[in-house]
Amino acid sequence: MDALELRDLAGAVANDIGAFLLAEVDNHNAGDTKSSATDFVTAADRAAEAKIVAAITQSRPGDGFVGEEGTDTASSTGVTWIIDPIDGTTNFVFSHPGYCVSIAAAHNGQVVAGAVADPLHQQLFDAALGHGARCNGQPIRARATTDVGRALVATGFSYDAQRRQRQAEALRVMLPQIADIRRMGSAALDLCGVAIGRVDAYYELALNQWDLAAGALIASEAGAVVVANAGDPGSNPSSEDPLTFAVAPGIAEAFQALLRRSGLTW
Ligand code: 2AM
Ligand code: CA
Repeated sequence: MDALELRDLAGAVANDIGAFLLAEVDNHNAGDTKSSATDFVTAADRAAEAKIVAAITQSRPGDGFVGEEGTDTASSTGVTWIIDPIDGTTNFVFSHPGYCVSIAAAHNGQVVAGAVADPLHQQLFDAALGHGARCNGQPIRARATTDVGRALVATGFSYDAQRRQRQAEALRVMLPQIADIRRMGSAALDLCGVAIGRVDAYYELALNQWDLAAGALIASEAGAVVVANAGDPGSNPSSEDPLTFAVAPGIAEAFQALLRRSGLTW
């Protein structure tokens, strides 16, 4: 298993599928009715996932897959790919910036490589465990801030109304304590945003493993402090909603204290 090879394969496939999404979104009229918009995104999601699986299988037969669109195949090599063909689905439907392809590779259960392609901005984020994080091939680092009071913090809101209520209450505590909030709509890109210093921190409840697998590795390889609970709810004893966050190292303790005061973590 060579993590750099897995990273480069993830990146090449993510870039290809990103180009496919960009062509699809340009063909789509954002003024469509809701049901046709849903059909459009479902068709694009499924087609993208199938293309990702086919491309990776051609290079590495026997690897396993877990995908948002339902792909779930066992691995005979120890490597399993965790894929989100479109993260930031709502943005994609509205032709709003902030959608991407996220592809990660896990070896015996540990994520060792990942890539996130943002085709609209022509940015490819990638990382391999122990080899750092990059954007378009250049090394990236989380911000060197030490003042949580001046932090720009990204978050996201669930599709579930009850959870959104809890998220709004947490925000009421958080908002006066930081510089500002950003809600971009793609967990994968938010994690890459921490990695490249576009925001100081990001947190969200109840993500799925394909939303965060690649982005969490990219953020941690960029020096951020990352807690990626999704897919492992049992590790958070006090909450049914697992919390994910990534934060610049100089404000990690203060930010965790703020999450605690906001009722989001143990
Ligand atoms: P998606 O765009 O693939 O649906 C938005 O806050 C971010 O959280 C997106 O990355 C979105 O993924 C993800 N997300 C939020 N709620 C989700 C849910 N209930 N199921 C799946 N993904 C969710
Ligand atoms: Ca997603």
